[in-house]
Amino acid sequence: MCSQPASSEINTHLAEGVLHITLNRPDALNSLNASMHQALQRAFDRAQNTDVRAVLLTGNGRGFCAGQDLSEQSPEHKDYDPDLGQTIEKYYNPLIRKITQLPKPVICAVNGVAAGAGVSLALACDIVFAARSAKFIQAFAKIGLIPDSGSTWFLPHLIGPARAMALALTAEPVSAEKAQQWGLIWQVTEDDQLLETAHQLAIELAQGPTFSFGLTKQAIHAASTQSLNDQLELEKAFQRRAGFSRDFQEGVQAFLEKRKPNFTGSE
Ligand code: T3D
Repeated sequence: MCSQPASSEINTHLAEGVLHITLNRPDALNSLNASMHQALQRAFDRAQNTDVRAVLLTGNGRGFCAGQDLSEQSPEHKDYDPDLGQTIEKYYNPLIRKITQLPKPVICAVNGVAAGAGVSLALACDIVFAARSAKFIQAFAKIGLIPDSGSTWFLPHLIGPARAMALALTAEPVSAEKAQQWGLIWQVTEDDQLLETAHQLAIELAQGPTFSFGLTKQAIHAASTQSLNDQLELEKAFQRRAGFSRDFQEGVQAFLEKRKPNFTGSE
C-alpha cells in the first residue's frame, strides 16, 4: 500500500491498483473549499498513472459532500469573488472533466448526504453506490443558483427531464433507495456494507482490461450526443483498437484454457 499525505482535506492511498480518495472535512460535510479542490485535482491527475487501474471516491464522516463551501462565498471571506464563473472554470469543470475523461473506472461510495455540486461529483463517477441513509439534494435552488458541475446534464440523462426539472426547482431530497429505483445510481447498500461493497468491486475492476474499460467509458459518454449510425462507427473504431490489445488476446486465451484471465490493462 502506498499512502500519499498530499493534503489533510483529502486522504489518498493506493492499494491493489485502486486509488482510494476520501474527502476529509467531515465537520463541514466535506464541502469543497479551494484547497480541497486543488488536492482533488492533484489526486485525479495522480489517477492517470498506469499503476492506478481504478479509483474509489468516498467521504469521511456523516456526509459525502455538501457542494461548495459556502463560507467562501461570503463577502467577508478573504478570497471572496462574486464571479462564480471563475470558480467553476478553475475548479468544478476541470474536476468533472478529469473524472469523466479518466480512461479507467471511477467508483463512488456515497456515505451520507450529497448536496449541490456534491451530487454532481458523485454522478460524474462511473458506478455509484450509496449507503441506505444517504440522500441527494439539488441544494442550488435554496440559495438562488442553478445546478452546476454537470447536474443539468447528468440529471435529465439519467432520470429524464420531468424528474430532473422537479428536483432542480424544489431541491427535494432523494433517498438512496429512490435514487436506485430511478436509475440515478447503481446500487444501495446497508450503511455498514457500503465501503466493503464498493471496495470489492473496485479491486475486481482494477484487475480488468483497463484499456477496453477506457474505450467503453468514452463510447458510453459519446452516445448521448450521437446518432445510432455515428455510434456504430465509433464502436467499430474502438473495437478495432480493443481487438489489437494484449488484454483481448489474454481474454480469449484464458477462456479457451478455462482459466481466469491475467489482464495487464495495457493496449
Ligand atoms: O463557485 C461557486 O461557488 C459555484 C458553485 C456552486 C456549487 C454548489 O455546490 S452550490 C450548493 C452549495 N451547497 C449547499 O447549498 C448545501 C448547504 N448545506 C445544506 O443544505 C445542509 O448542510 C445539508 C442539507 C447538506 C445537510 O443538513 P444537516 O442538517 O444534516 O447538516 P448541517 O447542520 O446543515 O451541516 C453540518 C455542518 O456542516 C454545519 O456546520 P456547523 O454548524 O456544525 O459548524 C454546516 O454549516 C456545515 N455545512 C454544510 N454544508 C456546508 C457547510 N459549510 C459550508 N458549506 C456548505 N456547503
